[in-house]
Amino acid sequence: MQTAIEQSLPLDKILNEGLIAGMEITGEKFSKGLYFVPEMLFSAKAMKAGLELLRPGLALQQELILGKVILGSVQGDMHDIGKNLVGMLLEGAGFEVIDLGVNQPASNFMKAAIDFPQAIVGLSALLTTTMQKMTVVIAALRSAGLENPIIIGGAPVTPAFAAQIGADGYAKNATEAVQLVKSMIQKGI
Ligand code: B1M
Repeated sequence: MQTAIEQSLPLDKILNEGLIAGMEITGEKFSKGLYFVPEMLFSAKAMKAGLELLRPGLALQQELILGKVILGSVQGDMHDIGKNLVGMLLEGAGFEVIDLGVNQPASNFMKAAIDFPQAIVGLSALLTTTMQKMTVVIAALRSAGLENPIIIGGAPVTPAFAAQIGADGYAKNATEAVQLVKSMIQKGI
């Protein structure tokens, strides 16, 4: 990693062809029963350490705050690497990120949405079980009269699911998340 950075390889190449590609292999091996949870944890630790090395380059210091985004992994979900990457790229693009962390109940998203009424709320889920909790968060915010725009993402999430549960936006990956947030801010959503 450090060598790749020192050799000035493009950061997106290091990220996509190095870190993310490596994580895909871990996922495949886990699916085939060749890796178990400890191996996934090792991979996650390595990926997090790698992302920290990339962070200064990804999150180029921006003076301008274009808007705020509240981010969190929904209740029951401990996966945070993708969410963190979304957060880093958003920060790099000039947004302030309020990161609630993992395993966040709807009530915590509500509290943050009340504190930051202009902020976009971003929900992340990596499990087919926990993605159902996104519905709960959206319902909780809307029934409390909170109008923050809500975007969702994570490997099992699809645009159809986003539409079905009433999310205002869906992004497949971190780059798309930045484009989505920018376009929502521009349109005043
Ligand atoms: Co877990 N895990 N895991 N895991 N894990 C998956 C997700 C799995 C697909 C592996 C597999 O079976 N092949 C599978 C889910 C199956 C399913 O439901 N469809 C799985 C499972 C089953 C589990 C456990 C249940 C295992 C067990 O205990 N028996 C358990 C559940 C724990 C829990 O959450 N309650 C579990 C645990 C773990 C670890 C803790 C060991 C570890 C996570 C560590 C951490 O995050 N701190 C882990 C890992 C590392 C993985 C894999 C291998 C990698 C995930 C990752 O970080 N990818 C994963 C397999 C895989 O994805 N190939 C797997 C890299 C990351 C950059 O991509 O997270 O997809 P991703 O994020 C992307 C996009 O999804 C998107 O942008 C990101 C960047 O491009 N995105 C958003 C994400 N959030 C977004 C939000 C947005 C927009 C875009 O807007 C707000």
